[in-house]
Amino acid sequence: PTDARPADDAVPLVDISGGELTETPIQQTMELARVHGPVFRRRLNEHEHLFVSSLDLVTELADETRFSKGISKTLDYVREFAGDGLFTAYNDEPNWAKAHDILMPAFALGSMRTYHPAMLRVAHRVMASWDRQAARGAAVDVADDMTRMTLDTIGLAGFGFDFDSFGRATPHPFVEAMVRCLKWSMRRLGRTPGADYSEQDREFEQDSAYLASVVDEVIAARTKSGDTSVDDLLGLMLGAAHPEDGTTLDAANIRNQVITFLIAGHETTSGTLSFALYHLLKDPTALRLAQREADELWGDTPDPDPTFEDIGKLRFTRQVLSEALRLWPTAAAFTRQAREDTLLGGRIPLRAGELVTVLTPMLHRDPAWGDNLELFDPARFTPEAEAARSPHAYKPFGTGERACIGRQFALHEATMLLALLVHRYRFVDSANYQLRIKESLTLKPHGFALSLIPRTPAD
Ligand code: MNH
Repeated sequence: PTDARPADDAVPLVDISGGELTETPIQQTMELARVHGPVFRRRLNEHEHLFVSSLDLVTELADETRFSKGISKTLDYVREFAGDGLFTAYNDEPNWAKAHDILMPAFALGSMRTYHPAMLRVAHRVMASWDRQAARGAAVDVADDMTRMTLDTIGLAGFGFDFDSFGRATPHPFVEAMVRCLKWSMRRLGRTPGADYSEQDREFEQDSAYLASVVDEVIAARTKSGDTSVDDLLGLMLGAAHPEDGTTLDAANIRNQVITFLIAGHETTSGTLSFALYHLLKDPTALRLAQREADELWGDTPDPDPTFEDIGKLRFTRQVLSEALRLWPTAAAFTRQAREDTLLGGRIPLRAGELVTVLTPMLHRDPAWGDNLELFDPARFTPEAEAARSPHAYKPFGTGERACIGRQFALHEATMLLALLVHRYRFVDSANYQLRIKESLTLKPHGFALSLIPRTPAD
C-alpha cells in the first residue's frame, strides 16, 4: 500500500488495540508517555497516531514555516457540530481567514475594557451564590459553579445573552448537551470496529440539534431587538464587513461561530479556575500570597469593585493561573501538520500533511522545567524565570497563527474572579479533597467540593 511507513526505529509503536480508549484518554496517553518516553506512535485499531511532548521536538513543531495546525480525527468529529467555526476550520478553508480577520478586533487588548463590566457582574453572581452556601454551611461544587460563571460571562460579554446559570438549580441544558457532544467526539476514536453505536449517534443528533436551537435563540434575541450598533462578538459576526474585501459571514458560518465561541469561550476557562482553586486550597503559602495581593488593592472593603486597571496589577494571581495551566492545561493537546516531507528531530520521517499531536501536560513536565515537576510552584512564572526559559516549553494556548484567540479574555476574567474569591473567603478542605480529573475533551477536577467561611479583616 502507498501509505506504508518506512521502517522507523526511532519511534516506539504502542499498540493499545486489544484494550480500549478509556473515559480519560488524555490521562491514559500521559501514562503511555511516562512509560514510553516523549515520542511514540499509538495504534488503536485502524488508527495510528504520533504523539510528542519534549521541548526540542515541540520547538520544531512550532516553526510555522515547517508546520501548521492539523485537524486531528477528534477535531474532525467536533466538526460534526462546530463545522467550519474558527476552532475546527481547516487552514485552507476561506472562512477561517475571513472570520479571523473580522473577529480579531473583538480580542484586541483594548476590547477587554469593554468586557470588564459584564465579567464583574457575573463575578458578583458567584459571590452572592457562595455567600448563601457559606451561610448554610454547605460546600460548593467548584467545577459546576465555575462553569456557571464562565458560561454567563461569554454569553453576556460576547452575545448580550443571559444564560442566568446561578438562577438554576442544575446547569443550563446547553452545558449538559455540550458535554455529551464533546464526549461523543472524544470517544469516537475508541469505537470497536463492527460494534453498534446507533443509540449514541441518535443521542448525539438530538444534542447537537439542541445546541443549534440555542444558537438560533441567541441570534434571534439580537435580530429581534433590531440593534445593529452593538460591536460585541455577535455584532461583528452579524454585521461586520471584512476589512479588505468588504464581504460578511454567511448564515451557516455565523451559526458555527456562535456555537464555537459559546463552547470554546467558557469550557476551558472554567477548568482553569477550578484547578487554580484546588491548588490554592492545598497550598496555604500561595493562598496567603494571593490574599495579600488582593488585600493590597482592596483592603478590608467587603465588596470591592475592581477597575480594569486593577486586574493588570494582580501579578501573583496571574502566576497562580499560569502554574495551574502548566500542570493541567485544560485544552490538553493540539495537533500540527507537516507542510512538506520533513525529518522531525533529524530522525523521524514525516510526509507532507502528516499529523503530530503535542501532549501539552507532558511538555509542561519536560526536564526544562527543573526539579519537582508535579509540585505546584507559581514562582516558575516570575518575569525572571520566564525570561530564562524557552517560550516553547509552555503552550496551554497552542501555538502560531491558530493559537487561542481568547487568551486575554480568559485571563482577564479568571484573574479578576480568583482575586475576588481569595479576598472574600477562607477556603476549608472539609472533604479532604483528592484530585480526580474528568475529561470531556477538556479537563476539570471531578467532585471538587469546597467549604467557605467569609473572611474578616483579622483573617
Ligand atoms: Mn481558546 C484555540 C486553549 C479560552 C476561543 N484555545 C485554542 C487552542 C488552545 C486553546 C490550546 C488551540 C487549539 C489547536 O491548536 O487546535 N482557550 C484555551 C484555554 C483557555 C481558552 C486553555 C482558557 C484558559 N478560547 C478561550 C476563550 C475563547 C477561546 C475564552 C473565546 C472567548 N480558542 C478560541 C478559539 C480558538 C481557540 C476561537 C481557535 C482559534 C483559531 O484557530 O483561529
